[in-house]
Amino acid sequence: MSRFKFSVGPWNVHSGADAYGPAVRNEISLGEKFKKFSELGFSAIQFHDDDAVPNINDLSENEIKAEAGKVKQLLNKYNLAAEFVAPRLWMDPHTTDGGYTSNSKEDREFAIWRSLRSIDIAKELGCDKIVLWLAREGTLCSESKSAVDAVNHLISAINSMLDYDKDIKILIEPKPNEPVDRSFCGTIGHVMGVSAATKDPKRVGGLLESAHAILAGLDPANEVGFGLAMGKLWSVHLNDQNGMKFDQDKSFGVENLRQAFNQIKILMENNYGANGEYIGLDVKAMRTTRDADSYKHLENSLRIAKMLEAKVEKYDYQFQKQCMENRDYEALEMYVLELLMQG
Ligand code: XLS
Ligand code: MG
Repeated sequence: MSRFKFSVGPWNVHSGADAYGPAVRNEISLGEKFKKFSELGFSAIQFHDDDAVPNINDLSENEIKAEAGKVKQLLNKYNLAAEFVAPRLWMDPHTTDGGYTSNSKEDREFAIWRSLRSIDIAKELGCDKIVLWLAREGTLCSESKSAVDAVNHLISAINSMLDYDKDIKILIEPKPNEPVDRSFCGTIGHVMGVSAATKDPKRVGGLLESAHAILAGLDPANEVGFGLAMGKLWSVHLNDQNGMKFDQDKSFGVENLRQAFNQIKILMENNYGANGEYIGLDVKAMRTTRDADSYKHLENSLRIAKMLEAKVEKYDYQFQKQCMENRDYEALEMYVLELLMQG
């Protein structure tokens, strides 16, 4: 039994299509996914706005709320909560050049409209968080946007959301690149800077994804620690990444075991979850995975997280203290490796 509650998004179970090939698995309905997620022990579902309301652009605000209400019924059927709603600002023609930081005023307004609808959907689903993964808030051509103007547009857009609903909390999910070449908000440090510049910093925090930190050349555990130190790490996406390339969303811990151990360790040491925070997964099955194994990467990620939780529970903090006092980090490092390899 884990001390943590886990969440997952429906996009974690997918048909396997990628930029180089078509689907290899059958599509699975939202209801079937919720049923299986509940059976696997997940407590909450992460949403994009159009996961909950697929044809969102074509509906009125009231119709959007009504559609979201139907999804809430489905969540209730499987005893699942909603963790957050994320406006999907990377697929729509209005977000070709970004959303909040687009050079087109109309597109910036569209991005804010979708963000306010995400807040409406969140309220219907019974949650108070929206996540902004700033997928296209950056440049493909460096000179095409001013980073100063772009960051100020982003802050202004967040202020619009803070004004729209007095209770909503906004979590920025940083990533240094992909699909853009240069992101305007690439790390949890950038997120904290943006938070401080908004009109209500106590309602603007972050979601740290392991793979995104690795893509920035940083250690995910340290990025988690930075957000925790600010009291603003309100969600995580635990996964893994094999070096600096496209975002792989690998199962948690499968590439960088010691980094995964230290992510669980720092979360446990700082009582993450005490205020209702979830451990979110953002993992993709390998394209080679067969239909029958469509959830195996999620089961593996959950199992690895719980196995690492058990390792931290066995961790000898007295020995760590002794090594720190003696400045004997060689001994400490060997202890950690033995714990991970034998213990
Ligand atoms: C990127 C994001 C994305 C979700 C949330 O990693 O987490 O996967 O769609 O916006
Ligand atoms: Mg993610």
